Amino acid sequence: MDRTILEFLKNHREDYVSGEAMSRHMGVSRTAVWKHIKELKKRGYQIESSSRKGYRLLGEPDLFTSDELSLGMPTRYLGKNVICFETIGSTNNYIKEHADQLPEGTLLVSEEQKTGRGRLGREWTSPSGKGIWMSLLLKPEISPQEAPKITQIAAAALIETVKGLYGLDVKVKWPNDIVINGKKVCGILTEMGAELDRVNHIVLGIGVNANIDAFSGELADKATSLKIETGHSLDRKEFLFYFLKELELLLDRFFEEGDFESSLNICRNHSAVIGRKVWINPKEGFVEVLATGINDDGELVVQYEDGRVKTVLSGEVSIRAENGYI
Ligand code: BT5
Repeated sequence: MDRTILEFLKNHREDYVSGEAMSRHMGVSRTAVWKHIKELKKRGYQIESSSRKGYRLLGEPDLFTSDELSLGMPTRYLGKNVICFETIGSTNNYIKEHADQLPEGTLLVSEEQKTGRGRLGREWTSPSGKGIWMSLLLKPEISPQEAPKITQIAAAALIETVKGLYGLDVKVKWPNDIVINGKKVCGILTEMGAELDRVNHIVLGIGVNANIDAFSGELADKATSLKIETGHSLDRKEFLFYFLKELELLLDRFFEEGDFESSLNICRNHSAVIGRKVWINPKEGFVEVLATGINDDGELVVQYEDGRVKTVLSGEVSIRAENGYI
């Protein structure tokens, strides 16, 4: 019922809606409508009530709830099944554990993660209410070798979102760091369940530092947030919707038309590493190389000092540039 009232108010944002109209639309008494309005207000919705004109929705809480997210979801399948938690260990772990029972496109968002994960067992800091900590479940018909492409596609969608909404100069530090002014603002963790020649599912985990005010400790000089970069708080829901729409578009191109190039070109055009000296750490320890490009499979191409050229797979390396983090 709260959801129906919310939907009604959202659809009539410009105007007051009378208690009478709502009670007729919903087939309940005006007192019942009033009670639900009170409940919504308690949950943080700003609703103006005027005894003459009725009710008007003025503002919504900055909370991820399944009502809020499912009502405005602008996509065809991504996020159509949405799960929201206030707190969780890791959103990727939850989706992995339930992958068989959940439909393709399921989105899990948590206000906070207690044990958010990066790659190679690293930690991902996920304070409550300040970020977008999410995982998406994909069940594509691709081979396991192609799974790293999903990271590049997600990176491209994140770039388009940050540029499209805030006009910021955003780059991707191959393969999975989205950076602004040399600091990391989003991270991507793609994990899969697969057999030798077939992917069963892919869990696409994404962390976006949205409204974090400041970072301390080891993150102080290598992390940033969209709030820090734009100078104002942002609407997390707006970000999420824009991103999911971009991502769905790029995934459709890849899965349906075999077009990976569109995403790749976005990553190439916004690369923080192409043309720069970077350190990679294959088995022999850190070596300095020149990043010369990203090939059509999404692998980084590097050139050693002696002229040898090699492609690098995402699992093998971490990259450090000449001046610190990037
Ligand atoms: C990543 O790993 O960048 C992948 C991060 C993915 C996080 C999402 S949140 C939702 C989903 N559920 C999860 O459990 N994870 C995913 P990596 O490239 O390994 O970078 C990790 C490193 O980034 C850490 O070692 C820190 O140095 C740094 N870091 C940790 N938290 C950060 C933050 N909030 N912002 C920027 N940098 C951070």
